Amino acid sequence: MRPDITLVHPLFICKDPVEEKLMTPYFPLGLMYLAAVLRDHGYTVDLFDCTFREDYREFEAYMREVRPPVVGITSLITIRRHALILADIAHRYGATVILGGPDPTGLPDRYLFYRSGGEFPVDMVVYDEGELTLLDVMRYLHAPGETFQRLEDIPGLRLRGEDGQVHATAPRPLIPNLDALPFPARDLVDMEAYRQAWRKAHGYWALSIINTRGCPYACTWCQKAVFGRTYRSRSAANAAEEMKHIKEVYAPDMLRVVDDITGVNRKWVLQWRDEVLRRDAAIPFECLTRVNLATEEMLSALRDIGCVKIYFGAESGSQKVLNAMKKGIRVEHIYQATERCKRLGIRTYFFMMVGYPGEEWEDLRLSVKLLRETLPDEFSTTIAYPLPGTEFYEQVRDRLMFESEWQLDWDYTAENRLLFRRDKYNTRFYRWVIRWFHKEWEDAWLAAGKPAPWWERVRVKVGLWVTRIMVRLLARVPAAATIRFMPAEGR
Ligand code: B12
Ligand code: SF4
Repeated sequence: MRPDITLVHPLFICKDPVEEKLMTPYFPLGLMYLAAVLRDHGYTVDLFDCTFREDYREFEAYMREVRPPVVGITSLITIRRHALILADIAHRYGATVILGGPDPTGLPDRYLFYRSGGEFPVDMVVYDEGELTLLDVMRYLHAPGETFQRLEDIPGLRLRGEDGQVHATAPRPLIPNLDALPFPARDLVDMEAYRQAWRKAHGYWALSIINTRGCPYACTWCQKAVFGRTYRSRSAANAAEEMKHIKEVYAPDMLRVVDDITGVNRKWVLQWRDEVLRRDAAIPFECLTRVNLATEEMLSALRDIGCVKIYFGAESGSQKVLNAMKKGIRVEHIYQATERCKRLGIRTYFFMMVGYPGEEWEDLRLSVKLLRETLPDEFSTTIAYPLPGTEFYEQVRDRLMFESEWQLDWDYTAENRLLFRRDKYNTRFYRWVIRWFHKEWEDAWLAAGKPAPWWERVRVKVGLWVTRIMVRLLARVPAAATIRFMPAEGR
């Protein structure tokens, strides 16, 4: 049957070496929320998920056969290229093409003014939170003039003006009561494919859930295009009810709570714990929080309902760098939070960052000190990347180095490279810094008594000395000499 709308997830794992290696696919909750709301209002929704597909041609075959009148595509900075190619295909088969998500919200012009074969494939961008705006667009497309006379009357849109400018319609207020939303339409997703991919790669499988929207903090590099600097939560009962539903219907081995920050409201966490326990809904889960919020009481509550791992944005061991990032935490908080998690048996994962403006050699050494002394169970390190719309982006705007204007140089996920010119240090240096961090951390674990055979100890020691020498050598190479970037035209 021809659906009223097809929603598209344009992430092809096979086209993204990082995703392929990680193999931790999560279907985007945003599209599932949109589908659930549309279905509640009587629209038929189909889903085209590229996650396990190989090529755009499969979408072309789908469009040829199914011919949905409306196609809604989600997008991130990393998948913009795919989103635009799919938009072009949908447009060629006569669909009204709607884009939404963090990247179209952040940079609507990249979508609205993308041209292919002399045409503009994208008809409109849904800005910010999408549920109610998309519903209004569907109402308009089905019965123009009934609820809205013109697209321009629908709040929350970005349209292509004939003057070559992006035209914004009235702002749409955020949904005040998140409990009013239905649970995400997970039934539309081919869960078996996800289950198999996870199990094959990791021996278990995981699903995602979101309890709150937004974050009140203001880290300079964080893009808050969709929910802004606001914070809304569902009721603890509603969140626990969804957990129970997931446990009964999908029974995943693990849940990932994808809230920006769990525990902005600590009282809420305690209520959530009570509601989950009352329903016997606990599932092992992981979540993200901030070190300054991680009190003993909150961590215990999380552990009581299955929290096995917490991700912390530790970022740096240097207070100077944390302050420059407006991170709003102290280095001592990182020590305290890790220590508490260890006591409670919760694994810790740090997000570290290098290359932030103002960071010097001494600050990198402080990050090494932090990793060696706190010993998180896992960590990853990113070279600071300026996302459009952030304070950090504005700070380095005149020093950006793009090879291709078309996707701000992101060829695939988490491609760790320096995107702006610094007085000192280049991408190669930072890539070695990341290896150095790892070796220091491995060495510190061994020094703390982690059991390992002698050859493993030798491997770590050799690696440690090699990386120490390399970073010292590369720290002396002039910034522009190692990696060549072509600045994009007009920048
Ligand atoms: C969970 C998460 C992940 C998870 C899972 C992603 C997934 N598939 O679910 C993982 C860990 C894999 C991940 C990875 C990455 N992520 Co991430 N992630 C998130 C996070 C925390 C939550 C996403 C979510 O579920 N939101 C909840 C839903 C309800 O909101 P939503 O998706 O925005 O959808 C709403 C609207 O945007 C809109 N909408 C969305 N799509 C569409 C489509 C249409 C047609 C319409 C009308 C509306 C619409 O309506 C929805 C409902 O209101 C967000 C931050 C955030 N708070 O959103 C970052 C975020 C999306 N991630 C981000 C980034 C940068 C990444 C990585 C690049 C990180 C990295 N360095 O590797 C990778 C990229 C992955 C990839 N290959 O593309 C950025 C994106 C920035 C950008 N401009 O693109 C965000 C915004 C974080 C940030 N503040 O910087 N991520
Ligand atoms: S990085 Fe985390 S804590 Fe900082 S503003 Fe973004 S979501 Fe909030």
